[in-house]
Amino acid sequence: MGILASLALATALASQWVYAHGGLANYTVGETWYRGYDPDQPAEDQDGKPWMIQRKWASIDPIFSATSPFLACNDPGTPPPSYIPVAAGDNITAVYWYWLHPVGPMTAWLAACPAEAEGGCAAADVNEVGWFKVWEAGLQEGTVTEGMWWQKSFQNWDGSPDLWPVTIPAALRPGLYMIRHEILSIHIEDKPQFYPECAHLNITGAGTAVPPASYLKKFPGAYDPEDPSIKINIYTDAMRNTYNYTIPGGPIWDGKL
Ligand SMILES: *[C@@H]1O[C@H](CO)[C@@H](O)[C@H](O)[C@H]1NC(C)=O
Ligand SMILES: *[C@@H]1O[C@H](CO)[C@@H](O)[C@H](O)[C@H]1NC(C)=O
Ligand SMILES: *[C@@H]1O[C@H](CO)[C@@H](O)[C@H](O)[C@H]1NC(C)=O
Ligand SMILES: *[C@@H]1O[C@H](CO)[C@@H](O)[C@H](O)[C@H]1NC(C)=O
Ligand SMILES: [Cu+2]
Repeated sequence: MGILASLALATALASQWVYAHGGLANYTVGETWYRGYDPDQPAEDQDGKPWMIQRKWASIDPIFSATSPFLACNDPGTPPPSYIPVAAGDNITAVYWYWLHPVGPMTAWLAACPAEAEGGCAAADVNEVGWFKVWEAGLQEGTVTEGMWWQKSFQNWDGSPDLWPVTIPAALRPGLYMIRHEILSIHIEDKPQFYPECAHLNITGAGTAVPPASYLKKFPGAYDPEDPSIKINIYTDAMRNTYNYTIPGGPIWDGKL
């Protein structure tokens, strides 16, 4: 790469290492890019802008508590005016830049919003809606301490974005939904870091399926802070010899009943 590109990369890396945090910057559906909220840019250039599709996250810091109201859609989680259109069965891809934490699970969730006439997703209470998990990935191979996690393997350090595609269940009933991406980083002993971001979706299609009530979870509520997958020290001898990791939050609903 050229000097300018190297400099830009070095700067990006330096600032990432200083803060050591991050979040979901953009979404793509097919060839279309949707810009997310950027905590490093002025709020007045973003708040309430008609193009905004992501709930506001004011800082790159994680949520440290499994019982925080901001576990749902980050802090402050202010709703945006717009929706990403996506067809059931298609992928929506979350885009991160230089995600750097290597250890812990990643999950994606959907929740149905009130109808447009009732205010749509702007009227949704992110702590009260029923979230259902549609995607997850955790430990891919090796041990909890030193193995390869999806959180590490989706990273790119060559200047290209870190891409996280999630398929909208093909059978899902169309309507207005929120999508919630969560990275849980567990590289610090007994101090889980949750990185949730939410966007508003207008899902089209001819499906009729909705998840059974047993799949619907609340944030906070879905996680027990004492869950051994959440309150975890990955540096023990036991974890150095453990080759499995149970992803919190229960099973995935894929729309196939
Ligand atoms: C991706 O997100 C960043 C941060 O919000 C923004 O500056 C950039 O314009 C976005 N890129 C695209 C192609 O939407
Ligand atoms: C959707 O993403 C999955 C990976 O999660 C990939 O296998 C599949 O080919 C993608 N589908 C489309 C239509 O791009
Ligand atoms: C959702 O998409 C449908 C079909 O394109 C459209 O008629 C409707 O106006 C959209 N709703 C919102 C809130 O964007
Ligand atoms: C590994 O699997 C066992 C048996 O299901 C379970 O008890 C244990 O909690 C799992 N370990 C981790 C780190 O999730
Ligand atoms: Cu961090």
